[in-house]
Amino acid sequence: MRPNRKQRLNPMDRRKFLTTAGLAAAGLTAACKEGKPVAEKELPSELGAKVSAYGERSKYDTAKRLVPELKRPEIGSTTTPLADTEGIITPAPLHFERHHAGVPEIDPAKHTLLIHGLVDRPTVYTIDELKRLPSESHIYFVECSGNSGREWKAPGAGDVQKGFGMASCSEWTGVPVRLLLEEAGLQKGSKWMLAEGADACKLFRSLPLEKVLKDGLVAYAQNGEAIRPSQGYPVRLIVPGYEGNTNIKWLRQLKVVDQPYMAKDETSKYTDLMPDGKARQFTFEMDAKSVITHPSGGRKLADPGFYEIRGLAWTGRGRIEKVEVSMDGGVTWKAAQLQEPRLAMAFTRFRMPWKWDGREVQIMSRAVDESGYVQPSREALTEARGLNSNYHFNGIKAWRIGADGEVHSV
Ligand SMILES: Nc1nc2c(c(=O)[nH]1)N[C@H]1C(S)=C(S)[C@@H](COP(=O)(O)O)O[C@H]1N2
Ligand SMILES: [Mo]
Repeated sequence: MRPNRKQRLNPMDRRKFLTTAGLAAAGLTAACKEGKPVAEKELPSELGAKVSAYGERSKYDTAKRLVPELKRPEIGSTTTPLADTEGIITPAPLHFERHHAGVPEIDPAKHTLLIHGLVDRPTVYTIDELKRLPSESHIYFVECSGNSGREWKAPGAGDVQKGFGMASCSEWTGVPVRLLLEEAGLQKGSKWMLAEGADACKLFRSLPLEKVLKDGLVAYAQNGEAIRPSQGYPVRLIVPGYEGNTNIKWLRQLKVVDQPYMAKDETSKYTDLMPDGKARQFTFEMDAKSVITHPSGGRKLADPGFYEIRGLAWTGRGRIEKVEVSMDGGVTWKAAQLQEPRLAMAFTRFRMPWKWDGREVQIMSRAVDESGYVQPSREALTEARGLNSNYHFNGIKAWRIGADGEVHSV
């Protein structure tokens, strides 16, 4: 039988639930203070706010992107408040931003996408024409290759938003690149694809044709609505698992070519200088990474007792296979529970129940992906790559919780 309204609202039900023997044994009740039930007369008796055309969040919910002080606020990046997000989807207004020349204002009625190069039928699509084509939706993360870049030289700087917040995860809807290129008719000798945006920096990247034919997406929607201007409205390229800058926003052309074009954004930038003075180029795939988002740097645990350790893991090589958590500075590891379904090239949420005894402790997480790749320690990573890199830092991240409950980055 469906409980009536009064029963559903009865705060006593919740208390009864929390004092169930099993939960009490797990120490869960320590996380919840015994409270007075809200008296019926304290509940609102007047009408609430009126209906609205577009939803706003509660005024009490204040999670926001971090906007750094910038000489040119158009050229820079903001970060997702990972400690305040749950599950695997980043709300679009909290998706990190990285712009090389600001957010262009584009009228979708005037914007077009040109497909040309080594194709039989060069084609220009309007946005409406793109939307008529067969579509797909996929949940994918986007991570800037510069995310956690500070950790190369200054480990322990910042909290989880500053240090890891240039990664977000959305459901993207659009047309597979494969469909567009097959419609245009690929010619012999086609091996790479150039993608260019319509903003002032003319960011363009060369991408292996094999990859974009496999899962490249020309996306016009994010989390069920039109892509936001800062994410590339009206249309962007999504290259699942590849470094953020290949996900060209405000996409205006795809050109099929026979070789990479050595664009400014793949020579002057987005290469990784190794200890021997040579640079790695076209390091597209984002390596497996994980971070504990709760508890994490800058936050404070109220008192000893039950906590759920929560975090995110992702990899550019498919699915996350396993996430292990260590509570003793990396000596012993225990497998965390992974949220299902585990999707390829998407955030994977991990969780682990934990009872804090009030003593100083170091917590960290380590991801393993389906290719067998294990997230390295900072030492192993810098041993292999040196300290000249700015990009692709994915070393294990530790947080230290002091006896006062304060969480620090180490
Ligand atoms: N046209 C264009 N596309 C772009 C960029 C840009 O400045 N212009 N920035 C790139 C970089 S460096 C990253 S990390 C991602 C960030 O995507 P987001 O702003 O949606 O998070 O977009 C990429 N696509
Ligand atoms: Mo980026």
